Amino acid sequence: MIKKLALSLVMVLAAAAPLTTPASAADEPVREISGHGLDACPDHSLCLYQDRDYNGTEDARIWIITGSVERLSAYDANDRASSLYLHSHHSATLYADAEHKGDRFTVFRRDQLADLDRVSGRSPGVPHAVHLWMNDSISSVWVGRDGL
Ligand SMILES: [Ca+2]
Repeated sequence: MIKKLALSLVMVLAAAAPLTTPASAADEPVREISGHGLDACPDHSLCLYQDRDYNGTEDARIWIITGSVERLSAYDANDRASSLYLHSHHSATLYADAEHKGDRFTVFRRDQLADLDRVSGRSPGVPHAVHLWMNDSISSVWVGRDGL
């Protein structure tokens, strides 16, 4: 009886295995590398750099974003970006809060922002464009339906 139970448990676990397989890295909208400069940013992606001027001349963290992200905190990237490069012909909107909330600004095809302080954007409830201080403030990213 116990043997039979153990066998059926094994079968249940085997059947459940595909569901518990972790998503491959290719499915994740964020991956992190170490590097610097615009050349470090792959095509069809939005690169967030840890430091100003695309990390300057020293290697530092770069988050390569290829899809919408509700919480950069899930990738240890919350409130860290200081410069960015949109290596894409599409657009992306970056938010000060998680889940695409709070102050926001949009970047368009191949935009390069060496310093995320004083970017032009929008603030909730304000009917006109405003200057935003987004250095170390980005918490979520929205990418359009077509991706990057
Ligand atoms: Ca930073």
